[in-house]
Amino acid sequence: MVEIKAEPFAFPLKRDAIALVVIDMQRDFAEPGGFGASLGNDVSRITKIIPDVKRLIEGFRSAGLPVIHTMECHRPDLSDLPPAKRNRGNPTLKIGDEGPMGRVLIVGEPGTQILAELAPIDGEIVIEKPGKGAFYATPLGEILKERGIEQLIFAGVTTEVCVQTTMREANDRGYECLLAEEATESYFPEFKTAAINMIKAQGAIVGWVGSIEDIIEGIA
Ligand code: TIU
Repeated sequence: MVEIKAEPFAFPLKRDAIALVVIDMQRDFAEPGGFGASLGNDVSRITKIIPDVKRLIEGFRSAGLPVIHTMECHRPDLSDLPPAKRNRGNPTLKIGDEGPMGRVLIVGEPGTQILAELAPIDGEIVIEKPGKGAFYATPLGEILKERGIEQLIFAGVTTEVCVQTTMREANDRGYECLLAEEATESYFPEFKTAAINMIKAQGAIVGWVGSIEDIIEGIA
């Protein structure tokens, strides 16, 4: 059996049952004028990981393994946006408001799109999700079951919000989850560190953490 070097211990790879999940690498989280910036965040932290995320995606494509992309977004009529989510925090632009990249986090708007460098290619699955976790109110669980997927490698943003929420959802559903450390980022460096430490604590209680190089070498 191939193992991927990881923390807190080696990840036991099932090469025919693994997929990459790239969480929310959208313009709204990475570009000035988007949702992330409207919350007062420095979005340049997110753009810095684009080459790393691209390297990981290309490693999966070269290995002929599935790549799944997620997008945090809502219907134009906001029927899938609970008031508790819309009104939370104090963003200068709320979800659904008209901004410089169209309506914030609304399906089909320019700012909601995945960054051009990381755009899905034909045949890759794109999950539109109204929550922070990618299993809530989406067909992700059924899609993974149909394809016999048992292990998930995670990348994307932000580490402690949508990535960690989705990893925890996946862990509860029985998936073995490995987070690619350089391919995830937070607006808050200390939150990334804390999330990574939480995930791998207590004998991989929520999952493993590994490097892009070791993951690509393992799946090659
Ligand atoms: N604000 C923040 O850190 N994250 C989000 O709102 N969404 C995701 O993490 N994708």
